[in-house]
Amino acid sequence: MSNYLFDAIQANSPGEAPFIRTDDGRIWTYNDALAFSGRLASAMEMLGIRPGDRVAVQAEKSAEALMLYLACIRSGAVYLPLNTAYTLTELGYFIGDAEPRLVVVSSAARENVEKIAKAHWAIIETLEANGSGSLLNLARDEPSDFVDASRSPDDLAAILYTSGTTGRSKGAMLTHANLLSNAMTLRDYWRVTAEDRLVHALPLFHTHGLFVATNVTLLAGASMFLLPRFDADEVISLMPQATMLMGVPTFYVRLLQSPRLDRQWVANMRLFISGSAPLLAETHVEFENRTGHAILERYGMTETNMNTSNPYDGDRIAGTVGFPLPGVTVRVTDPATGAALSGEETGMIEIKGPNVFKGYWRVPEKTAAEFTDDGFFISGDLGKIDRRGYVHIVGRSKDLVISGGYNIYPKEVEGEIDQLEGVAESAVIGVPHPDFGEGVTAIVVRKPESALDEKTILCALKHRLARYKQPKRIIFTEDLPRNTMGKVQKNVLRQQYADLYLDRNRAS
Ligand code: MLC
Ligand code: AMP
Repeated sequence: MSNYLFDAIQANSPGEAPFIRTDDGRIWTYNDALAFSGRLASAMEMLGIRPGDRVAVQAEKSAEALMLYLACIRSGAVYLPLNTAYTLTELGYFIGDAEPRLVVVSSAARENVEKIAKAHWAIIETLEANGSGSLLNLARDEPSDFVDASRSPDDLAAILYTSGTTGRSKGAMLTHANLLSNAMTLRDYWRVTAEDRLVHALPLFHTHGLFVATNVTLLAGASMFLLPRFDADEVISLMPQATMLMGVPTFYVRLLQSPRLDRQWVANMRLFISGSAPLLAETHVEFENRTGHAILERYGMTETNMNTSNPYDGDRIAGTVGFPLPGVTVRVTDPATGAALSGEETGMIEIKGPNVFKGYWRVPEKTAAEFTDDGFFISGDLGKIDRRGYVHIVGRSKDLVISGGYNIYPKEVEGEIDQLEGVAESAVIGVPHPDFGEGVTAIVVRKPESALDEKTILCALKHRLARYKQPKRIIFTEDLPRNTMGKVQKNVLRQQYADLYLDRNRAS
């Protein structure tokens, strides 16, 4: 029997070499990870989890949470990680849509989530930030020599939800082959070896922290410092012992605020990687001036894993996301006609390759709409390819805000605001923010006579939307600018409020 992804992980395992060092100094060797994930997989089998079953996990970051991901791969289950910031309302939707067989949450959340889980015939177990919990109690006495479920390249390994520009979130179905091919490519492209030590400060519920950081480390037999969250001081303290960092642009903005960051301090570091949101050229330049390292920027998506990367050797050009990765085809087309563009023309970025997902969970019509007839995925990102072959992302055709590397779909936030009494209509936009890249901002038109204020709206959104989706500011206006078709002109609003956070920052 073979398990496509886990067999490769196992084949690259350096046995007694360290895999993880947690912030409290515990060391997990590769063999420890193998035994622990084996026990967890045995416990899941005992609970009746079968290949193809979804396992939804909303857990704080810990080595044990990572073991649960490995256990799912080994047992053939489909791993479904959920942002710890999601509210109960949001969680209810994901559980209803994915119909997991097992739901794993913290014990604090258990009581509330249990009702939802039971309504969908799911079992509920707990996992705490410190690695304890009911699931681990079950696993403790289970055998570690689990027989991995047979999984072929096309079988699902994970479902990651991404919000949609219209309607609700969609689950991106990622196969064993998607994850393995991308991790192997990145390992080789970035020259990651068993000598590398990664500072892992990203969350474990997104492509960046889960697949890019973790799978690449595993397939290189490398090791990582697993931090519960990003803390600039903590990350800087680890640099003399580490060789790599992967982060969103906010990480680099915050690192630069520390006077401790200089060439000498980072002398042991080999590679700094940025992605998930645009890295400002000024951040790239300032970082290189301060440390001597040109940040390597790459471009990816939940649906496609990583698509392009600046080179390891050769110029890492600020403001570009580099070349298509080996095996990945990137083209630029006319968004209106779909015709391929040549030269340096700007258009829709389309992607094809073994990295591209299988489709959206149970919405074949949405999947069909996002692919061209010749099998390219339509990214929703606008860009161009320059004469040297570097891909530039210049904008988005999708109405999306990226704040600190998290995606926020304005439609979802507008939907919540528009339901409030006293609101006539709203438009949610992203405008430049010095820390998060873009700041979620709501422009609201009140109904006549309504005295609704910013605080009341923010309070009402608290239990409806994850914190990072909640607007940083609410601005009231008399009416929204519209074009002749009656469509709200968000570009006009974005221009109008472009200095909103920058001015405030300067003032403070
Ligand atoms: C936290 N907050 C955010 C936020 N993160 N608000 C907007 N955007 C964010 N990204 C909220 C907090 O809840 C808090 O609310 C307030 O803002 C200030 O929080 P903080 O303490 O400054 O934030 P912190 O906890 O330090 O988190 C910031 C961060 C984190 C940048 C470290 O957001 C993060 O780890 N982002 C990484 C996201 C990621 O992994 N993306 C990859 C997606 S995969 P309050 O109530 O205290 O005011 C993908 C594909 C690809 O995109 O290509 O990789
Ligand atoms: P997600 O849906 O969270 O996977 O976010 C994917 C989106 O993040 C992409 O479609 C891009 O819009 C954006 N993105 C990822 N990496 C980069 C990058 N290096 N530069 C600009 N945008 C990026």
